[in-house]
Amino acid sequence: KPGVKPGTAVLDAAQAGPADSGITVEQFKQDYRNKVERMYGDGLERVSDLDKYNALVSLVRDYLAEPWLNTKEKYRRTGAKQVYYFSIEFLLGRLLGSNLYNLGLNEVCQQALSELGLDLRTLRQVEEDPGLGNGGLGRLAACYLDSMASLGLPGHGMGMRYRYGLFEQRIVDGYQREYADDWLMDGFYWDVRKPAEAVEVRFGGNVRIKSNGKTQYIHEGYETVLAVPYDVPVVGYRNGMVNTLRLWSAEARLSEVVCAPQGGSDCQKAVEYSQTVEELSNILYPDDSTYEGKALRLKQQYFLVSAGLQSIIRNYRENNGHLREFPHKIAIHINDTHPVLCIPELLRILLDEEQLTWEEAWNITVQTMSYTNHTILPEALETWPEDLFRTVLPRLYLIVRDINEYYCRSLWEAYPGDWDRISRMAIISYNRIHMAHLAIVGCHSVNGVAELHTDILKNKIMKEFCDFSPAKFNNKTNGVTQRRWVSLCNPALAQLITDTIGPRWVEHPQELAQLERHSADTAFQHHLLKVKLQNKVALAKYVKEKHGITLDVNSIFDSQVKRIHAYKRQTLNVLHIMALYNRLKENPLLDIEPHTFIFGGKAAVNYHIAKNTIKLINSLADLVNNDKSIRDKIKVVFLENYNVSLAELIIPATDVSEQIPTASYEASGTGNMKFMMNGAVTIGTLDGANIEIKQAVGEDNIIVFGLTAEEVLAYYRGGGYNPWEVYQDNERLRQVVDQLINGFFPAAGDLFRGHFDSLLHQGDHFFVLKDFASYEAAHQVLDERYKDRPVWLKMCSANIAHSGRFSSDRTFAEYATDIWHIRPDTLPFSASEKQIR
Ligand code: B1H
Repeated sequence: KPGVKPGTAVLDAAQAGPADSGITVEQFKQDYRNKVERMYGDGLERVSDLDKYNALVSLVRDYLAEPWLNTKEKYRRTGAKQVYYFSIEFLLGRLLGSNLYNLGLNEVCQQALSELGLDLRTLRQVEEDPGLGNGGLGRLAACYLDSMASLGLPGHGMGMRYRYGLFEQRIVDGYQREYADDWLMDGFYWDVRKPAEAVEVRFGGNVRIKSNGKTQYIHEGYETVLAVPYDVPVVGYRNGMVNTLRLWSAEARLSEVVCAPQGGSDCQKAVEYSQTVEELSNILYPDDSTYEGKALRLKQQYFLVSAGLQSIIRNYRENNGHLREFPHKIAIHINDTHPVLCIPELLRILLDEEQLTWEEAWNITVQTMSYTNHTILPEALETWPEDLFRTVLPRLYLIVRDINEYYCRSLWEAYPGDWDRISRMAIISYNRIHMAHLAIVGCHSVNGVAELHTDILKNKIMKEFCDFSPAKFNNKTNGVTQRRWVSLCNPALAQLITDTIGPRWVEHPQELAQLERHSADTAFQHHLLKVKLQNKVALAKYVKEKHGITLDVNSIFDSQVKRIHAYKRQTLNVLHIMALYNRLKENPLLDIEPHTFIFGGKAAVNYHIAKNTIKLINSLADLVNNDKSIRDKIKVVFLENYNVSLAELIIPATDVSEQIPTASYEASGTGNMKFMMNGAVTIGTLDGANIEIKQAVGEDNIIVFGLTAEEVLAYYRGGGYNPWEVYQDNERLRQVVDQLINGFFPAAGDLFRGHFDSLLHQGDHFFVLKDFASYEAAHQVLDERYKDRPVWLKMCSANIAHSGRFSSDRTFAEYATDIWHIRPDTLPFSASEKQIR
């Protein structure tokens, strides 16, 4: 049913922590009634749930106004170094719950609403997910905002306020259909529009070079787009601190377009013009793995960068900052290459507007900028055609050319005569501009997102750059916020943890390690089991309402939820389920643990094979779920429209976390961390952060299988492997591969021939067949462990206990000290209490 939205968990009183907001239940009730009346001119009893929700948001906004103002004031007074995290995506998820929680208002609000006959949970559910991101990269940015504010770090986000977020996925006859995500339709009351702080961004035109003593670059004939900021408060965890996420929206200044006296065609043109301008911030590119060289995307990137930098510099100037001091007062972080135009844009401002010399401007820029790489997928590495770049951004083009020139000269000095190397490392080569090269050259720090990923960057993808400037390269393993991903989404577990080791873990996640002592404790295990069951019941209820499928809450909930991509190998999971099903059909008395296989995730709109994988999963679900002969031993469900809110429902209910990419492909993964924190056991390949999860929990508490990254890379060097051999040797595997095309899926016809061919005829690039046997064996180990419940629960506890290191608090403390050079003792907000490291 399209109308059914994932609900939210309730925090119970003790878990809500100290009500340190100073607001009483009585006061809250009164404020809330007043708010509803003032907003709607009507009584609480007569307004809709949406109105009630909006009024509640507006009230919470009022409450956080003072700490927001105080935070800004404090930053101005202390002159603390400010960090700006530029990202083309921020996948925030719903904000009401997290803001109430971080403000320490949750308990009061819940009580007040309940005395008014309302349910906070219902109102939280009204909120649309702001889906301003595709997946891991955007969600990571959102976790980092929470950690920066909670650590007391002056760190802000710079992003895009897309009119439409990531498409809404509906499943029709097993296929993905995409619908516009009209998230702003009912209003978004968290942000504040700041028209007075709008800036102009210029596109196109040409550059005239004027030379009278000093060369001047005059940009003429350009088009102007107005960038209007909307500020979203980012509330720190009970520390009185509110940072800012600034989202930019493109607008046309229509008042400056003259209409013909009789209206008519000129006015028509004006409207058309406004539409083309607003197109800039209309949509988020719905792909997180392939780069598309569209002019609109380049324009979006420049729009964000130029607007963001102009506002930073304006603010810096207003506070009497001197440009020499800029890198000591401002750090700019670039989330993947999408905002890498920050480098030439800052140079442009410093050179053309502030009249600095190249050397001064360059030094300031490099010291200010740092960059994170999130992928080594070649198809995701951005390069722009020189012509397009020059047409859209003529002044920046000249600057990039100069950077390239200086850089190639320094390469020449280091490697005289080595033209090949210089052309491989150049920023501009073969008429394309290589954005990752620009990032490496223009930043003082380049980091990968997990140890293996950073090793691959240093030793393979960016080896020559690393040889040239080794000091720049470093690793910062990703993390996730335990406040959203445990406290908020799994309040029952949070309560159990707090009852067991006290509440400090919410701010000091390393303290979760104390749970280790309790992991074999029967009472603790009993509670843990109860919590998991309760979460499974909640998910089962949702699945029943939304999809009409009944789940067995005593079965193993095994989840793979993430973007659909060949390298993430949803197909491997499917083939394994098919094999299990075949075994059950052959032997209906087979003694296996009942399993519920849960899938969720969106496929990029033009990624046909990934979209077919969704159809494949749904076809399997149809077959298995309707086959009475297997007596409900397995169920398969594909949950529609996977997003942050759905993740919050699935993750706490999961027993087994599927993290099964072809080794070397998943830069880090962050879902793996969220599942672990919620006590799921990982079945995974040695890839991305899985490797570090294994180090943290020990090999008894994770099930690993498959080729290692080294093995995968060695196969590629040798030209691949022969899938036919594997296919011939393994009868069960042969059966399932054949079933893709032999009528096993009755209505499928040739639908899955693409999958079949890629596995057998196109060399099985992602080693699905190669890893199959070891994956199947790993599943058998899992089932064995699950049968012995105390052993299983010990594994679950160990996962929670060792998840502290995967908190984004840890990650960001590392960014702060190593990359942004912010000393904890210089923070304006009681860093001593927060203990940044
Ligand atoms: C990740 C992306 C990404 N890596 C291109 N790269 C995009 C690439 O819109 N685009 O063009 C958007 C996103 N996303 C993910 O980042 C990695 O695959 C994960 O392994 C990692 O955990 C996550 C956060 O670092």
